[in-house]
Amino acid sequence: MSEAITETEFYGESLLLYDSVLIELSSRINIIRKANMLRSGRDPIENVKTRIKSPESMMNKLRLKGLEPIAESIPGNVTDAAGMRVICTYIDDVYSVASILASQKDITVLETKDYIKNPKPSGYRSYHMIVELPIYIGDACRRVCAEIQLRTLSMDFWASLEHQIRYKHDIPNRKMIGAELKRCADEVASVEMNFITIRDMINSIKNNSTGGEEQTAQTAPPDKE
Ligand code: 0O2
Repeated sequence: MSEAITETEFYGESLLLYDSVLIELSSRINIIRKANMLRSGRDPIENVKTRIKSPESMMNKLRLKGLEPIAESIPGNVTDAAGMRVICTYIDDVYSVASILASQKDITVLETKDYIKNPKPSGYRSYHMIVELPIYIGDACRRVCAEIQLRTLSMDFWASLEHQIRYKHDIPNRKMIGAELKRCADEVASVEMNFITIRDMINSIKNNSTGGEEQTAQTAPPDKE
């Protein structure tokens, strides 16, 4: 059996670019979280994961596209060598974080796929963005692509579960499990809308009992002393 190729062996010097774009995006996400905490006392993000696509998975993808399975084939052809998953608290947090990132002048959004508004037939829900941003290595500047997947905790839980059966070949009752997963996806989508309604009801009760002070604290930055 041949030994698996390492990230460094496969990606070579471009690994630094993919690592760096994830560091840069992580830093922007951190600033969004801190700014939101200051303004509203609430963090819209539960957690963030980053990954470099495994060499094996990248080579398969390049072959499927009819390209030579080498790192040099990636630019202009594959945009998810660097990937970030942002897990948000509520569905509206997904859209607000996506829109803040998209509003940053040096970030170009090359593509978006809204699988929340238009779920995949499997039931998969998530908001995908392909972005491109400048990365400085010393005095050289390169624009590097990354895929950002934004979703809620329950969408993430669902996707992890579904991912387990997707790549297992020896699963009996695959059709039945797929149908059950689809049913769960629909139920989760409806429960998530209920969460937002309940959150808004709680906020409006809080605002009424504080004479609107909480509203000010939640929507506006704190006044300067
Ligand atoms: P990995 O290991 O997560 O990187 P493209 O990548 O654009 O060539 P596609 O399918 O048009 O291909 O892209 P899309 O729809 O934006 O999906 C890309 C990624 O979303 C996938 O990456 C998965 O991470 C996730 N995804 C998409 N559909 C599903 C789904 O039905 N179930 C689950 N669990 N995840 C999904 P990769 O490259 O497949 O793998």
